[in-house]
Amino acid sequence: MNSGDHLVLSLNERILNDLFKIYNEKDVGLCDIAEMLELEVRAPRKKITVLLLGNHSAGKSSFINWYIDETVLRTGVALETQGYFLVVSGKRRDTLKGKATLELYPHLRPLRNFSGCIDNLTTEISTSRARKFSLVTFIDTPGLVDGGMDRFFGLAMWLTSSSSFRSMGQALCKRTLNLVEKLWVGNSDKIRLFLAKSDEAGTETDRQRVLMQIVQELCKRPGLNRTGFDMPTIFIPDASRKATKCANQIDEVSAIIEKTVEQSVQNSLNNLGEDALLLKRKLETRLTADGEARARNFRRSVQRLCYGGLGIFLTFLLLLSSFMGSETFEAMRVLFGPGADSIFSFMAPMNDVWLMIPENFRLQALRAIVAVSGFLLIVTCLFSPYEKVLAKKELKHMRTGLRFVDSALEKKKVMYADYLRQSLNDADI
Ligand SMILES: Nc1nc2c(ncn2[C@@H]2O[C@H](COP(=O)(O)OP(=O)(O)O)[C@@H](O)[C@H]2O)c(=O)[nH]1
Ligand SMILES: [Mg+2]
Repeated sequence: MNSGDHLVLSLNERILNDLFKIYNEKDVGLCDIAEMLELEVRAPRKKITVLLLGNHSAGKSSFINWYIDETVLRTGVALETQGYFLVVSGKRRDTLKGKATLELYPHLRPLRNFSGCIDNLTTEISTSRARKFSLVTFIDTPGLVDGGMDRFFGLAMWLTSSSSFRSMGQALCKRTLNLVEKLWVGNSDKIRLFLAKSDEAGTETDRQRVLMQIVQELCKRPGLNRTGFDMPTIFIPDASRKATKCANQIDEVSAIIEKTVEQSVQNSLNNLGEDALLLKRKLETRLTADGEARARNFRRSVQRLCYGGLGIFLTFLLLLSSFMGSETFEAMRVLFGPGADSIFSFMAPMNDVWLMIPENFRLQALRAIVAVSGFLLIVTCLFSPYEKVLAKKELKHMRTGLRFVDSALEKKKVMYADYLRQSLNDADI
C-alpha cells in the first residue's frame, strides 16, 4: 500500500465514521429523529461485509488470511472451519466469543433464535492494515458438503439482507449451489463467483474442463443462469508452490472489494442526502402544521373569551349600571376623582338599556344573557375543540432536530466534495 492509498483509505474511513455519527448521535441523530417521527432510517455500516461461501476446503479461510496478510484463521483440508468467523480490523489482536460478538454487532442478535448458533460464532480482531481491510468485515463460513450441517442454513440466509457476497467455488457441490441460488434472488449484483485454488486444477485442459463442468451445473439452474457469466480463476500466491501457467486473478478480488468500499461510501453519502431531506420535509411539515394548529387554537381561545366574557361582562355592566344612582356617582367621584365622569358617561348607554327593560323582566333578561353566552360557549367547546399541539419539549426537540438535519445536509456537501476531490481536479468539482 503506498502513502496515497493510505490517505484515500483514511478519507473514506473518516467519511464513513462521520456518517455513522450523523445517524447515531443521541437525540438529534437521524435515527432518533426518524424514531420521533415514526419513520425508519437505517444508519450506514462503517464497513462493508464480505461473506465467503464455498465448498469444504475451497480456500475461503486462506483467502481471508491472504487479504489481511496475517494468519488469523486456521486452514487445511483436515481443519475445516467450525462455525462462523467474523474477521475485523481493530486496535489489538483479540478473539471474541459468541456473546461478545453479539454485543459488537447488535444486528446479529436475531441469531439467538437459532439454537447453537451463538456457540459457533467467533470474532477475530486483527491489527492488520493491509489492503482495504480497515473497511471490511469478512465472514468466514464453514464449507458446505453434501449432507449434514442443516443448522447453518439459517445464518447464511439471514445474512443475505445486509451483506455483500463473494462466492468462491471449486467444483460446486449441490448444497453450495442451493444456497447461492437462494441468495441470488435480489442480490445477484452483490454475488461474485471465483474459481479458487485454480493452480491445483491440473493442466490448462483440466482447468477448462472444470470450468465447463461448473458452467454446465450453473446452466441447469434457471436462477443462476445469466448472460455475461464470469468466473475469474484465483489462487493464493505462494512462492513455495510449484510454478503454474494459470492466470491468477486474485488481485481482481481485491479490486472488487475496493470498488465495493468506494460504492458503499457513495451510496452512504447519497442515502444521507435522501434521508436528511426526507426528515427535513417531515419536520418542516410537522412544525408548520403545529404552528397553524396553535394559531387556530389561539382564535378559539379568543372566541371562547368573547362568548364567555359576553355573558359575564354584560351582566356585570347591567348590574353595575342598575346601581348607578346619584349617590353611587358621588361615591365614585370621591374614589376616582374626575375619572368617574368618563366611567359614568361610558355606563350611561348601559343604564339606558337597563331602564328600557321593564322592571319585572330584568332578572329574566339577565338569565337569558347568561344562558345565551353559556350556550354559545358550550357549542364552541363541543364543535370546535382545541387541537392537539406539540408539547414544549417535543417542539424544542423538533426544532433542534431540524437544525441538525440542515447541518447534516451541509456536511454531506462537504464530504461529497472531499470524496470527489480524491479523483477529480478541484476545477471539475
Ligand atoms: N494450491 C493451493 N492450495 C490452497 C489455496 N488456497 C488454500 N489452499 C489450501 O487448501 C486447503 C484448504 O484451505 P482452507 O482455506 O482451509 O479452505 P476452507 O475450508 O475453504 O476454509 C489448505 O491446505 C490450504 O493450504 C490455493 O490457492 N492454492
Ligand atoms: Mg475454512
